[in-house]
Amino acid sequence: MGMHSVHVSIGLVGKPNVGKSTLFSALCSTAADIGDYPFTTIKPNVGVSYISVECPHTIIGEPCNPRAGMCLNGKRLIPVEIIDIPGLIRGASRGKGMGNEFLENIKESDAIILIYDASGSTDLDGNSVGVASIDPEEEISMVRGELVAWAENKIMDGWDRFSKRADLMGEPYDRTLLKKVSSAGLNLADVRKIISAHHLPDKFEKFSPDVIHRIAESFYTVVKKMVSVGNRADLLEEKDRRNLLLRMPETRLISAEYELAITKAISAGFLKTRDPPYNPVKAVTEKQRMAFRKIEAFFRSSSVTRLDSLLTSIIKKDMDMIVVYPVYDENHWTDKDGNVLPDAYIVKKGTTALDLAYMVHTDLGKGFIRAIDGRTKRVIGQDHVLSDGDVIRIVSQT
Ligand SMILES: Nc1nc2c(ncn2[C@@H]2O[C@H](COP(=O)(O)OP(=O)(O)O)[C@@H](O)[C@H]2O)c(=O)[nH]1
Ligand SMILES: [Mg+2]
Repeated sequence: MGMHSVHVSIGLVGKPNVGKSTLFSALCSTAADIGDYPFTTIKPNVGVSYISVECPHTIIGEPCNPRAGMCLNGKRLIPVEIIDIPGLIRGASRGKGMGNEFLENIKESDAIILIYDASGSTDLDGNSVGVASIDPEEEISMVRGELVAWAENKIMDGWDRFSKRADLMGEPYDRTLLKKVSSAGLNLADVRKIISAHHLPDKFEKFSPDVIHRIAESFYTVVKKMVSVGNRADLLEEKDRRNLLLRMPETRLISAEYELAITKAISAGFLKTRDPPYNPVKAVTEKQRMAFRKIEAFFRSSSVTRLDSLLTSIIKKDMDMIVVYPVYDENHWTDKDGNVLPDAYIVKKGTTALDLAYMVHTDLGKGFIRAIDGRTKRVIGQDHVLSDGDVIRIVSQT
């Protein structure tokens, strides 16, 4: 029954004043830059951004008709939900500030961008201090600590009663554990990942606080990928950015403020594209010219990541996801109404033809007969693992 959600949601977390809302605006206004698309917010703190991939429509030479997102010059822009999760402060997991309320947003996120101040110029409560006053690694561990503590509290809440009863009932281990963690937004597949990542005791009564702590930590490793992104990198010298990347090779450095400045310059008609060079097409003051030059130098630096590639690489590399295109007609790559490549699904690597059928529609999954690879026209079975960019026809009884 019903459509499965194919949305990928990414939550932005970090201490106050680190630039979450600025990043949220910059991410969710990309579509406004490139065409006549409105800034899309679903709720005040939930918006839409896009990842950009090569669209297979260029292979068949017919323009595509995306049902969601858009396609520009052969680049398919696929929507991704962005959640601005406000107000994480020290002690948040113990109910300080907005308390647990905001952390509930994390349930909705498939991955988390832990945004920290790369310049070290705001303390852990968000007050301005001199550049390099705060160690980014300390900041990251504070934020991560709050998130883990929140998950830990969720599991610990009523654990004694739960564990006694669970051991008596003797129901399947994974489903029993799911009952305890579903309030934190986890599903059965997530629970199975946690179980296989740890050597958990055979009885729930034997779970020590340390075991529960390790389960809580794995919320942010095996369940929801958490990646660190350093904002305010514009306040650092190039050599300091390079040093930071040497210390934390996995991190990315950005400037939400500069990204938003480019967005504004485009809407005001000063610039045509997000990519440098930034040669204003309208008269500017000397001050503005200097600002464009500074932003251009920053974005040309190889230590800096732009927002379009940031999201795409988080989804493809960190979250290990691929894009597949279900179609009704494997020759013309259309749906029943003749729309070319109407849907682009972002799915986990390892997704099979049958999994995809269920994602499109439960009936398609239940009635699955076979699938056809739209590129090779070969018949593929239900267990066939899909590849990035696959165009797939599902043949079903219904
Ligand atoms: N220099 C610099 N300032 C930034 C950047 N991003 C945000 N800011 C500033 O930091 C302050 C807090 O930003 P905001 O997005 O409201 O932070 P939030 O509390 O995490 O949502 C604002 O004054 C922003 O203009 C950045 O990339 N570079
Ligand atoms: Mg904010």
